[in-house]
Amino acid sequence: MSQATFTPRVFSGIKPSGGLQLGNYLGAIKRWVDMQAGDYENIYCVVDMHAITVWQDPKDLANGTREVAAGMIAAGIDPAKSVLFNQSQVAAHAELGWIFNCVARLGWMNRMTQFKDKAGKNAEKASLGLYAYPSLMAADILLYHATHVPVGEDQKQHVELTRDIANKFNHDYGVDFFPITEPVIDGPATRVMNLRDGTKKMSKSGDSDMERINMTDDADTIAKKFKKARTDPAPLPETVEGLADRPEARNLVDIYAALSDTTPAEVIAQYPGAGWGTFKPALADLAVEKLAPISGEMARLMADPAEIDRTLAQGAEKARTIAEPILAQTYEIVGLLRS
Ligand code: AQP
Repeated sequence: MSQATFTPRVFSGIKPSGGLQLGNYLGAIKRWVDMQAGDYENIYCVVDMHAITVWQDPKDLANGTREVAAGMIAAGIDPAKSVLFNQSQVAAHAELGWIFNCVARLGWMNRMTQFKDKAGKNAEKASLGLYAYPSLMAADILLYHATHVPVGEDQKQHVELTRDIANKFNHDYGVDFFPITEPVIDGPATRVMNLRDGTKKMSKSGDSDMERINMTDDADTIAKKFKKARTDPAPLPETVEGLADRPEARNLVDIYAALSDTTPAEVIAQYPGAGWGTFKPALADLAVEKLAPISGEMARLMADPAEIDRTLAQGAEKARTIAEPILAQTYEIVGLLRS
């Protein structure tokens, strides 16, 4: 089998399952903006078909999709440089997803920890879509022959499954057609934790609004949430090693480092031994300084939904020109008749 070479291409996405939270920004969007400046083709997607794996009110979904797109643009994703669209406008995602449902093995799917976390004790009542979600995610990525996927730590297992699916497809059909995609998980904020419980990740759909920073929160709300963030009583340590076994303190330092484009060690060097009464207000000021321009721009973009829709339609058109030939070749490899 000859070794195919693939154009360096980045794909990543966000579900419109609620308003964007700080983890989505630091773990994903902010890093996409950096990758957009590199030597890659960039494809970023609002993955609305993933959102409906749990109930979404139809009255809110379209606007939630626009809001996530507005957040991406406001944070620096430029639709002229990157392909930006929503998943359901490119039918090839669902079509390749079905083929991958027939490649992925039940044993692999049964190991997916995100399904276990999200379905919880009520797995019998979870949708089949929630279970098959990682196989559709593999289709999202491989439909573009993406070589790199920048994601937060929580998505690592799904990117590994994508590699397993690509390998099995290539092996079963005796081709070297799908790339073995690399996850890109780097920086100090690959797993931003819940502000009320440092052992859980920050999520859009977590129970309490106090456990997350929303991208649309105003300055007072951000200050209040950081002030009330749970920590142990000890002050910050003198060196970064002192953060070991202090998940809440570590989280706040990591957030500061990611927002200021520094490292946790540099943050500790700036605030050695500082008490929370000093550090939390400094963190809140920094967050407001970085997030307020983004939320202001989001609000401006959201005032013209028709323009967002146009941008997403143009992005979908560009996405289809890459996706459709890859899907057509996949059908041919699989032997599906197109008459
Ligand atoms: N807490 C986080 N820290 C770092 N990165 C994170 N991401 C999400 N939460 C964190 C990254 O954001 C991207 C988009 O995620 P998603 O919307 O597809 O789904 P998710 O990971 O399930 O995000 P949420 O906010 O937790 O959504 P809900 O509550 O609806 O399930 C991914 O790259 C993810 O790693």
